[in-house]
Amino acid sequence: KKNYKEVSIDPTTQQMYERAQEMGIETVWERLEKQQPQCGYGLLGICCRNCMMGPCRINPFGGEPKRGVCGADADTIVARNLLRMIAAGAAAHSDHGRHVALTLLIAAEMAEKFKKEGKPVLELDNMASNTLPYQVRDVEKLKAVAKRLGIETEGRTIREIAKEVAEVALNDFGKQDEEAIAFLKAYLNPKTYEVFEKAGEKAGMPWFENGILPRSIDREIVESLHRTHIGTDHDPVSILLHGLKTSLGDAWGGSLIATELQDILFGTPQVIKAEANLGVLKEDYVNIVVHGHEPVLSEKIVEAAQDPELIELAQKYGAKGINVVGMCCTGLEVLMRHGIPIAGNFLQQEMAIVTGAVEAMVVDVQCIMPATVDVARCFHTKIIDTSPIATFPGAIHIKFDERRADEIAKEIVKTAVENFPNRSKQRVEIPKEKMEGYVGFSVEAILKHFGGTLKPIEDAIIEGKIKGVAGLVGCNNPKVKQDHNHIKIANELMKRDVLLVGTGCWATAAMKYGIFLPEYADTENVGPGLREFAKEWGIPPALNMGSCVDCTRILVLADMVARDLNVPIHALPVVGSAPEAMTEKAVSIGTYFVASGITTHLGVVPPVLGGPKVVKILTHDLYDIVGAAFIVEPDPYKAAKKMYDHIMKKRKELGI
Ligand code: NFS
Repeated sequence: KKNYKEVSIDPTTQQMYERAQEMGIETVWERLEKQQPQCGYGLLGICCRNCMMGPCRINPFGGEPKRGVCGADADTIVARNLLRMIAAGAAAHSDHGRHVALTLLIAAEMAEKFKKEGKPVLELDNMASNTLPYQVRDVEKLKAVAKRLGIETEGRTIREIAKEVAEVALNDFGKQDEEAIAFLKAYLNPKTYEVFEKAGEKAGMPWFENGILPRSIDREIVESLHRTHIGTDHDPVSILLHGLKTSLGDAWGGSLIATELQDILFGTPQVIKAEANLGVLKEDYVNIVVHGHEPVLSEKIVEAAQDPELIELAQKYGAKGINVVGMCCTGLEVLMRHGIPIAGNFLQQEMAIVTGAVEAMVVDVQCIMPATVDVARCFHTKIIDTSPIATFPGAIHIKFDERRADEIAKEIVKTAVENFPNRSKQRVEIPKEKMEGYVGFSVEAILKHFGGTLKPIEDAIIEGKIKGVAGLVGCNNPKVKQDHNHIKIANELMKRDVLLVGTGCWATAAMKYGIFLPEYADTENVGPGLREFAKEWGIPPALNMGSCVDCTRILVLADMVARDLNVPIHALPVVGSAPEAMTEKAVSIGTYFVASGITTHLGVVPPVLGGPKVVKILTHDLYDIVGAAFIVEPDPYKAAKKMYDHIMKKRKELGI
């Protein structure tokens, strides 16, 4: 049995973990314990299961076997395994992006169809009609994205523009020519573009003709699987170069499409105050937790929960109303756009159920533990899976269909409401802790705040008031005490006057500890320069930029600064970090940060240490190829120091 203090620094997690132990409920920490000792070959990345001559493993101590049955050595195996992780991460983000693009297309096509059927034309041409399951909520953003892509906007209806934007996005997934994807060309500054273009040559592999410019989002993912098939690519350099290319298809393709088109459909986030942590669950309300990643679903659940009939039904059952809260990235999506409270990050999904106060956890895709179903069995909680690609044995399946979004969302909310009478009141224990914070710092919101330009930030960096910017992202991992590294690294960087921008489960962690409050600038965890800057502009010392696909907002911001200073992104005093990384998506993000020129720290060692050449490429050689590389450092204090040193090096190179 673990002491509750070992698992998390979050008092709500500690409380619920103890409760779970008392009730004999197994959680992620017990399951991790039961896996000990974890397979050493796996941890080092030197086992290969890519063909049926295997599985093969390499002796990490230099003895035999030095090669797999086919002859692959440790570096080939490690590089191949890593490429498959990147491909899976890029696939998850990008399939999400595709789904959003298809939703926009479906909505535009439905508007066309309804118009032909004689329904009110203006509303449909503007895609504002609520006969459509999804509308265009941000016309300005639609036009801005269209303009970037070179799509004509003059004299055209919103519907026509939206349709073409969706089509250009979808074309980026499956096109077969050799050119870079349209979204990358539309968003990336020329100097960084050139770095991508020349990466093959620089790595001594001129047959990478367009370097690491992704040709199509899906193609690079498929090619990753092809290259790593037995008997195909064996050179760690080319395998990893393709890894960079695949991750760039995620960054400047799949994820970017997800973010931009979600803003078009649901509105671009603006600064708003909200609350975080398990204390946002309400004892006398029907509690619905939306968990997963795609706002295509969670937006509709939020809407349906405001339906007067459903609220009345909840009241009939003795509840005061319906309380929707978020978990993980889909939680961040509705937090950013509507200020819906977020109940927690990755390691709190089981904890939320242990409160006994959750009527339904509505899930879609990614980062949802199958164990939620087992924990839910100990309570009245219903796990409702909604995605046709993610079915949970033991859950209720109410599969989502964009065309009938409103109807299905209402059915889901009704299922939750009807479960309220099954709640056992004496088994409810909701932790009190919750924290307020400002969220919604999209690039657009940041620009608005600073008067339409990034100049105030750039000037503060040049003056040295702010030393640089760090993008903090990524998961929780039960191998790390929950939120411990997130907060330590954040504080250590802010103390050194580094402005933070962040996403994903890092952002939820930061919010829970008050870092997104302007008052946080007064604490001893923030250096004098950053404090002064934050106060001058009335911002917190760290900005919440959204979910993990919104890491592209960080890239777009970096791109704008690079343009302003007329340098490639890798010249900027900017670093990235995933202090508690866990998913394959985090591996893809880390890789695309590095490929885009942002040196990135990983706080959890990825399974690469068995391949010395691979380690050298990732932490060293990539500086010569893309101008950035990985820093791997589990100790948060040392990590922050290394990141800061990198920022100072970049300042020196820039002559500031
Ligand atoms: Ni990002 Fe979101 Fe959290 Fe990690 Fe999972 S929720 S996409 S992968 S665990 S940050």
